[in-house]
Amino acid sequence: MEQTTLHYAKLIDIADRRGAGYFVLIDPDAKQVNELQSFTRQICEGDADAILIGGSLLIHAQYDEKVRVIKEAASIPVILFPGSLRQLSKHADAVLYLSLISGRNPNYLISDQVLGAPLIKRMQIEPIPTGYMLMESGRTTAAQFMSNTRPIPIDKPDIAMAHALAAQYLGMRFIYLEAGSGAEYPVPPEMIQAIAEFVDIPVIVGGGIRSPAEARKRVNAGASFLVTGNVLEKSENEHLIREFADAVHVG
Ligand code: 1GP
Repeated sequence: MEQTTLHYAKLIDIADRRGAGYFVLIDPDAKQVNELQSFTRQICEGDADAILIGGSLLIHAQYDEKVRVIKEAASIPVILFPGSLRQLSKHADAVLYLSLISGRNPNYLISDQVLGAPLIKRMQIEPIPTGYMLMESGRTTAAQFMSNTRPIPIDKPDIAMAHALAAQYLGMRFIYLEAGSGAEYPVPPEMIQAIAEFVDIPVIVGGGIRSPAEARKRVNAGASFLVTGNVLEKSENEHLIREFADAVHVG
């Protein structure tokens, strides 16, 4: 039986039609169950293209319930972005099947993938193979600390390009350039451009993006998908999701 690629195809179509796609990341630890229905509706009404769910830690319980509530309220794809094996849920549409290719920690390169594969099959959620690359971004980020890996130096585009190409040759569908949640500096446009021009697979960019203008610059540099998380949790501006979506949808 062939593995379904329905949501992957949907995302590619979005990037083609809209110039780029806008993903809102929900950290399950940052929201209570009773806040999720209205937040999810706000994201959908703000014209985001998909919801990512994930975080480096999972301190509070009710993960599965939170994914269920988000999925029920969402009119756009709900995609897991798991920081660990505990962040899998049958309620989601798909999962970014990440391999932390910038690091040399076998747990995040292949061990967790082996443990997760049968669970994903049983849950019938679509895996989207993604080369996950931590990029240097100032202070140590939660993802760097928790994965016990070093990020790619930001002044070494050649190293980043070679990693991204390796991901493509290994058959991965996306590259995720990750500055880290709440990063001091987001991935610079020059780095995105170097990678996006070098590989044929779409590039997702996230971490430390705080304004629609910063998002737009990264789309113009070649990002196919933009992710924001933190900034929406902190902002009082109820139009911010829409402003990000408009900045990202350059098509
Ligand atoms: C983190 O790329 C995401 O994995 C989003 O980061 O929370 O800094 O927007 P922010």
